[in-house]
Amino acid sequence: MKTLKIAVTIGALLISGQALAQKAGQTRAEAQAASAKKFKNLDTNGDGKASPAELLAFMTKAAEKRGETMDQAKVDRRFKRLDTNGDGVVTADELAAEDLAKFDKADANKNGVIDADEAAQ
Ligand SMILES: [Ca+2]
Ligand SMILES: [Ca+2]
Repeated sequence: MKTLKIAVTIGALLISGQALAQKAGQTRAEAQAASAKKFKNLDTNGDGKASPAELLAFMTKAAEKRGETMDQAKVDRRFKRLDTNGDGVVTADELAAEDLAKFDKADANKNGVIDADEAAQ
């Protein structure tokens, strides 16, 4: 059940795609590890690439947990943002690039850790 809960949380994070409140005390290395974990949940067939279908399944599942529906247009937009080199698949590196950009944005004083006041932003 714990795994399921984590997967749902990750799904919710993936969907919003916003500069989310980061966890206080989280280091950049931890953010990177969390991103890698998220990618594993996304890449259901384990080929190292997240396809549009995998993203759709992932986002739909997360939406259903919240009693919502997911629309294709939203998934398409999200996929385009993630697939920065435009090759039609999202790699762990592309996902990490976005997640670490979020981290860097939250880490206002650039000390590599999200301080409590930064997490509250
Ligand atoms: Ca895959
Ligand atoms: Ca790509």
